Amino acid sequence: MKLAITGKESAPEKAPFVLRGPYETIIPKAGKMGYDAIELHIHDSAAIDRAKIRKLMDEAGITLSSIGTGSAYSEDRISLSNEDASVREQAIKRLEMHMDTAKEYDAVVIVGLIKGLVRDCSSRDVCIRNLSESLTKLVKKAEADRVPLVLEVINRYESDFLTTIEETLDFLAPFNSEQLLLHIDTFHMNIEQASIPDSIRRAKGKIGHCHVADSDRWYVGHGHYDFAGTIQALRDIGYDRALAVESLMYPDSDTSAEESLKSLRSLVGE
Ligand code: LER
Ligand code: MN
Repeated sequence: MKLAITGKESAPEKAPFVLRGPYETIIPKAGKMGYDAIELHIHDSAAIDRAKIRKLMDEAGITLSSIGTGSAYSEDRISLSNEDASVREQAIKRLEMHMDTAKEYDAVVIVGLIKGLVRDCSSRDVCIRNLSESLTKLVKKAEADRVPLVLEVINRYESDFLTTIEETLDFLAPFNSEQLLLHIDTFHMNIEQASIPDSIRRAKGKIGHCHVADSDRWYVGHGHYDFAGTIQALRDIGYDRALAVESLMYPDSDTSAEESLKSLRSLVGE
C-alpha cells in the first residue's frame, strides 16, 4: 500500500488537509518526509499548470495518488445531483478535467461532496436519479481513460445519503464498472459501520481509495482507531492502492504529517 498525504493550496484551519501552501512547497515537503504520494485537493484543474506539477512530483520522487474535488461543492455549490442541468454539467466538466490531470499518474479522482446532498433536491429520488445520470456520463470517460472515479462514503453529519459502505455498494452495483469504485475513510467508518473489518471484507474488489485519520480526526496514533484491524482487512481483500492521510493539521501541519507517517509505516512496512 502506498502512503499519501493530503495537500491543498489554501483551506480553512479546521478543514482536514494536512499540508497547505503552494505546490512548490508542499510537493517537495511530502517527498522529503518520506511519503510515497500526495493527494492534491484541486479546486479547478483548468487553473493549474500540469507540466509544473509533473516536474515537482518527479523531482520529489513521489506520485499523485488522488485528486480531492469537494471544494467545487463547498465553495461553488456545484454538484452532480443539482436539479439545474447546467450546474450538473459544470460538475461533470470539473471532474472530467480532474481526470485529465489524474490520467498521467496512477491516480483516482474523488467524488465526495461534489455528489451533492438530498437536502438540496426536492426529493431523495430526484437526487439519486440526477447523481446516477451524471455518473453514467462520467463512467464512459473513466473507462476510456482508465482513470478510476471513487465515490466517498461520508458520515451522516456531513452527508444525508450514501453514509455507509453497504448503502454505497448497493448504489454502485448497477454501474458494474471497474472504474467506478468505493472510497472509504476511517473517520467516517468509525461513526457509521458496526464492524469496520467485516464491511471492508464485504467490499472486496470494489474499494479504490482509502482516507485515514484517527478517531478524533487528528494524526494516526493520536486517538483510539484500530488501524491494525483495518489494514489487515484491506490486506485480506488484496487492496494495494493508497492510504491517504486526511486529518486535521493539529498540533501543526508538519508534526501531524510526520506522526501519521511514523505510525502507518510501522503497520504497513516499506
Ligand atoms: C472528504 O474527503 C471528507 O472526508 C469529508 O469529510 C469532507 O471534509
Ligand atoms: Mn475523506
